[in-house]
Amino acid sequence: MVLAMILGGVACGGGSGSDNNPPAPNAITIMVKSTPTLEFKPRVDTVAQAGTVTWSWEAASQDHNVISTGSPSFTSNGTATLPGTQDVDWFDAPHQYQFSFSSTGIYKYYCSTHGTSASPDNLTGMGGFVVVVP
Ligand SMILES: [Cu+2]
Repeated sequence: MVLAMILGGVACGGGSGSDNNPPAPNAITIMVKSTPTLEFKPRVDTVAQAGTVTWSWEAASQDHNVISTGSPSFTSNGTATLPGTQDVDWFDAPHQYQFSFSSTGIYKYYCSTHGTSASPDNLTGMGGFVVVVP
């Protein structure tokens, strides 16, 4: 349902006449939240092409990460999968991760400790969308 809303919004942004939509911001911040619920907030956000997306970990007791479901691949995981050192991949606050999308599109991501790659679409667990527009 969310995806349909996104696609509808993107489609409505075109049109043949003048475009009254304000330009998408060149930088956005998505909160990585533990309270009151485990979630990315906002779950859906829009940024201009080549703009900067910052995921910002909110202080809490839960560790989280950011992992893409498709291409381009992006992840907050640093030194991935060192045996016995999972904590290097999952971060508690304070922590920030940034990524810039060079192409327009809709990009999905999730937290592997509190969601799955299906979370963005299923609205269950920690998942979200970044919509990149011209
Ligand atoms: Cu999480």
